Amino acid sequence: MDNVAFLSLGTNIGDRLQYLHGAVQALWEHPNITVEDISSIYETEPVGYLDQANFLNAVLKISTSLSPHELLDVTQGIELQLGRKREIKWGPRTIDLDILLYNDENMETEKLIIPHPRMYERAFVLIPLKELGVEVSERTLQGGVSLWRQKNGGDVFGLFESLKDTHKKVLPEI
Ligand code: X6L
Ligand code: MG
Ligand code: MG
Repeated sequence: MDNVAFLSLGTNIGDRLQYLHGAVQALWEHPNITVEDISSIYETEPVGYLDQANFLNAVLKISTSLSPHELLDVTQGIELQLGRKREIKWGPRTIDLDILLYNDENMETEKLIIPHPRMYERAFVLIPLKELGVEVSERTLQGGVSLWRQKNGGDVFGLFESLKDTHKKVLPEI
């Protein structure tokens, strides 16, 4: 697991926490991926296409023996498995998994650009990325992002496990 990558997660349909949980769990269970850290979960106003529900966004740090393109195959597989449909451009989605950074590599192919294009303008990516210790410029940060569930300690699953019994009751209907 020699390579370090940062992935962003975004969801704004249905049981958003469950989709985040499903994505983290699928990555966790992959033999060639170790989930190293997860940011807090942020509730964020939609960007790009405005007429849709607020998102939950978070960022993961992983280590992996997969190449960037192999990792992309995995993230796209997880999106499909969690019911991602591509209908409206920039529109609502059950789960979006983007590769933000892969080591300190710069690459551009037909399928994949790393670092993720325009990630440096998106507060919903930059704030959780900064929480995981990645240095980012704050010049361009805009509003619309509020802490939704604070990370509670070092455990990757702390965000989810601590509310296994209760989250169905406390989660708002979307
Ligand atoms: C002008 C033109 C200004 C386009 C911004 C920004 C388009 C971001 C797409 C843009 C523009 C995106 C999420 C989201 C999307 C998300 C929140 C995108 C792709 N994904 N809003 N909008 N969270 N809050 O994960 O990032 S669509
Ligand atoms: Mg995205
Ligand atoms: Mg995407």
